[in-house]
Amino acid sequence: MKYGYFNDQEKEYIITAPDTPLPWINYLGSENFFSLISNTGGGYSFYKDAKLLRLTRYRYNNVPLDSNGHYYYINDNGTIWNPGWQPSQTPLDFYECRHGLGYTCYSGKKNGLKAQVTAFVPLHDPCEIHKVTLKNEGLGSKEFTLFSYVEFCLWNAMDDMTNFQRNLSTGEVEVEGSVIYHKTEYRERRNHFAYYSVNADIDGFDTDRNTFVGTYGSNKEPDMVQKNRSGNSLASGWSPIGSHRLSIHLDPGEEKVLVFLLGYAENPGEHKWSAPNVINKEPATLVMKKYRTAAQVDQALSDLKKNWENLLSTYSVSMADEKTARMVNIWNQYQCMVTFNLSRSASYYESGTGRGMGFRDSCQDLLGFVHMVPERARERILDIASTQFEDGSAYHQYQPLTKKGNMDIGSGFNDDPLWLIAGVSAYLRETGDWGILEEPVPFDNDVSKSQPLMEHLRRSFGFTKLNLGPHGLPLIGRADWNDCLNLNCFSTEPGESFQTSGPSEGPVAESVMIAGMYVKYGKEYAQICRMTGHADEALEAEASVQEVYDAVLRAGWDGKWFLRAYDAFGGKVGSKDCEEGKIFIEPQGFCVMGGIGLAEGLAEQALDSVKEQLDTPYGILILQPAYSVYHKHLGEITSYPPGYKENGGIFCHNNPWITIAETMIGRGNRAFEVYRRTCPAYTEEISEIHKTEPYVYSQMIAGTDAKNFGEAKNSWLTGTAAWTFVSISQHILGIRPGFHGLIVDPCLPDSIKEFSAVRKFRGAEYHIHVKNRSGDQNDAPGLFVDGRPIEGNEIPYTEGKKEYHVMLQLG
Ligand code: BGC
Ligand code: IFM
Repeated sequence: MKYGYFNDQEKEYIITAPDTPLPWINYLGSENFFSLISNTGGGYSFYKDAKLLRLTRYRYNNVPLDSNGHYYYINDNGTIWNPGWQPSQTPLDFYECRHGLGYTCYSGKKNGLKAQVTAFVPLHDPCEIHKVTLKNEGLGSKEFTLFSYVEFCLWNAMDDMTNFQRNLSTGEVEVEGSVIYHKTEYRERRNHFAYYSVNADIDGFDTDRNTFVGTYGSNKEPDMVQKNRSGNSLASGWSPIGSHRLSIHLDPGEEKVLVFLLGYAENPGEHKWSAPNVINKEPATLVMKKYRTAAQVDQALSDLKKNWENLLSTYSVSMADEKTARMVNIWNQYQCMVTFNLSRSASYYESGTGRGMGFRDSCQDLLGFVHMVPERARERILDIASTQFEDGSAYHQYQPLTKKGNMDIGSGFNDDPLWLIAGVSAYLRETGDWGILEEPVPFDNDVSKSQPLMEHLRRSFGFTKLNLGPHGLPLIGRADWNDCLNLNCFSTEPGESFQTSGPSEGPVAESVMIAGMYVKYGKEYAQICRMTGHADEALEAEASVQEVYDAVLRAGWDGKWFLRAYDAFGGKVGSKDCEEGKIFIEPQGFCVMGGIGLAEGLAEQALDSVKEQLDTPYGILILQPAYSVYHKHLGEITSYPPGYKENGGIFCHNNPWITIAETMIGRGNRAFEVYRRTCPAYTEEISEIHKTEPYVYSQMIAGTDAKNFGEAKNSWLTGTAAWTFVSISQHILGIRPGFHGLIVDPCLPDSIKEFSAVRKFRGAEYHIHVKNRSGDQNDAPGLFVDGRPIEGNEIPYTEGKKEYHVMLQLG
């Protein structure tokens, strides 16, 4: 069952019913100001950091679901309704929500009045614009009242939720004309404020929640909306809000456009405690002037759309399979940009107060967005590398505002260092910007300890090399990619955090997955050494990689698949000898991606085992059989009920590893089958089962052991976005950057007979046409560039050449 449809022309998903199985959200903003917005107008806004600089309040896990946001109430002769249906839930005569790239437009119609809200964050300015269009589509004239509503957060979202003894007395506001200024804590610790304006004279306002909503009232039908008036309240402590009231008259057919603006402003220069509560409104006024008229707003929206066109034009395909094309051209790349911006910090499943930016997460996200914004990838790499320690290990997370490592979680996830090589290698192949390796980058944010980025890579590689266990496999530490495989945390007591309590290191527990990573990224590291004139180091690295490769064959092969790990007591994890958790997906994907077992015929065997043991119609399970009881020595993984999350869910993130691995052994049909099963455009039809947004990937889909098999959770902020984009664009369609030029090396399913692609790469445009071997084979097999055949599959890059015409006939 569907709750909407795709409009590829407009690059939108159009939702036709407000009561979707879960809130279906979108993200506004791409630089510093961000908002989450649901299909019913729910959500919240923040500046740079969802924990430290939150503008508006949101209550997670609320009843009813998703019931705080940036709302408009209409009181039309006593009928109270919202254009986005929530929070009044008054049935609408018409409802539609169009989520587009960086904007959302929802509209509702009731008794002949249509209200449409177009929300977006303009390029380069820290504010959210709402263009509200009201149209009388009835036969008689209309008199009604419009109320706007936001509830301010007192900036630090965590403190806001907990520190009531203080916070109920700190709230301060100011109202001037149609602008409501929120200046809580301005007098002491902050040099910023928020403002909420409308480009018209108002008939009243409220800034105190109790006055507007009523002490025992609710968002559903706030007191003032019911009474059809304003209290003109000035909040003093308690809960500051922003609400404008406008009385509107519309003749039949008449339309009125209003522009609301919710902005963040910083006062330039030193904070002046001597005049404690006087804000400098100048920066806010400038922004309000820029977006005063509907024409200015339309222009800003059109600039935003052009920006997206431009970003997406770096990689675009045309092909008969419209679902794949839609994901490649629009939604998958869009989600990659969102994960780049937010890592795992703020979604409807990540509260924005916990995780900041993840070291491994951000490095992986980079794989999916580096082609669109390489200069921002550069900056991100330098930020991430600055949180690395001198021994090559790294803070697992850092806070986006301060860019400092998060001490609560600390380090000890032994896969982290290798992801830095993955990210930098992708950046180098995309840009050819070898100069980045010479950039001085601090260790642990201490500039006195700066070393060139190349040295950071050396320490990353060296960390694994120096931390091998009894079988010559990498030690796992606190966990590897699988956060919940905590093989050294067995002294954790019930209720303690697996990831921050108990010993994080141990000399015995080893990870076969990290071994696969070491082989894959170690080879890339060796190439980087060679390209930068460190031939001896390259040879040394390759020798070390070979040792780990051999160790995997010796101690990491279980007969039909790769073992997952050795626990702290030397016992096998992910083996036929285990009672549960006999096979895990991660080492099958990563070892084969690293090339382990290709020559020995083991890769095929491992991937066949995945198909036999882990396949489901909704994707590949992370492990089987799921653990039915809790095992202290395995950690958090066994704390989940069977079928959920890391304990036997379909963890979408590592499905594309199997896709890529399948392309490495040339099985295009199977690779595409794995791709298709978790692909949102393909699963749209089962939205009632899947429940999350059908235009983006979710982190997890409940596995066969779960009660709700097929139900997805944790949409949007997942490494799945980057990895699936890599799997389809670089491996199935096969267009990927190499160190020397663009590689065209597809591995297609029979169903894709041919496709064309435009790839912008290092300042040139590649027009590529690929014909599958099962298609019409009038052309000679091979790769032709500008009509001439070339050897191999990497098109040598020629400085200054602007256009390449590439033709590939698979033979
Ligand atoms: C995992 C969760 C786990 C959490 C612990 C995440 O990365 O996906 O399942 O509970 O880490 O912080
Ligand atoms: O690898 C992690 C990631 O860093 C956060 N989400 C879950 C993944 C698997 O545990």
